[in-house]
Amino acid sequence: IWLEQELEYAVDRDQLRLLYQPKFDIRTSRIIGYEALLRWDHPVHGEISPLRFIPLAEKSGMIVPIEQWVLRTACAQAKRWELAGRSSLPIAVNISQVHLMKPDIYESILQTLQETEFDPHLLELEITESAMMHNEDHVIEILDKLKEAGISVSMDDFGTGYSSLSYLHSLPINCLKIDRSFIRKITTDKDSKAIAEMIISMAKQLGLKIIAEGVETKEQVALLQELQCYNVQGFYYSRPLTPEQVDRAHVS
Ligand code: G
Ligand code: G
Ligand code: NA
Ligand code: MN
Repeated sequence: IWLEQELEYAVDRDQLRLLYQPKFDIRTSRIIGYEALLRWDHPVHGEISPLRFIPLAEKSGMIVPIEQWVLRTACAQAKRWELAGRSSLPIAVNISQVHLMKPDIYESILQTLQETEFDPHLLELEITESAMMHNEDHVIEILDKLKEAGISVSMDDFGTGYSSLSYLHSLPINCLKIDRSFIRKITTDKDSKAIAEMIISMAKQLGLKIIAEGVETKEQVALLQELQCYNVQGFYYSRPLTPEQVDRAHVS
């Protein structure tokens, strides 16, 4: 209960920050983009995981201003990296179901892009499979508008919800992120491998990009390469980084 109230002040009191986890192409070992991940530095309890406070924030509605802050901060950061002369890489932010259902989400995202002068073609929104399962017609309508504006959408934690093939086909999305629960067991459990394999071939059939999350070992990398899933994210390549760590990693 206390956390919930304190969350209301977290944005204003500057207690939130973002880490940026790189995504890699295993063929080149090059970074192909970043995902912004939220952290809450509580003055007393220390770092609180989003797994703990996002459900609270969704219940209270605070998730909306919080994710607006995330979006603004991530776009502004990516714009700074662009201006600093790095190659322009896409940046992904997570959008919760509550936020997705806000009537003015489209206008709000476009306004943030204008304010930060960030290219919509470099913005990706990650929305979980389960969040996309609510109010399907409405989701399609919003995603259509976002797509028209040049924004990409990835289905996050794919394989943990229950989207039908026909719904998947009708959704204007660009990419499936294979949930880490399958990747974790991909080299030891043949069912997990079979599921990953099926998701990869389905993505190909549907013309969707594919990325594996939670890649932690070189055996997993080798197997994913064999399955022709070349985009990965995970501790094997990099943990989520502070902006300063990203800066240092890239001094050329
Ligand atoms: O980074 P970490 O593994 O602690 O993140 C835990 C969970 O919190 C992940 O599922 C991640 O997607 C989620 N998360 C991180 N940042 C955000 C955010 O800004 N919005 C939402 N909705 N989820 C986030
Ligand atoms: O749900 P989502 O896919 O957004 O979750 C992203 C979260 O997963 C991040 O908070 C990040 O800290 C975590 N994560 C990223 N790579 C790995 C990994 O290789 N292993 C594990 N266990 N967690 C990871
Ligand atoms: Na995500
Ligand atoms: Mn995920």
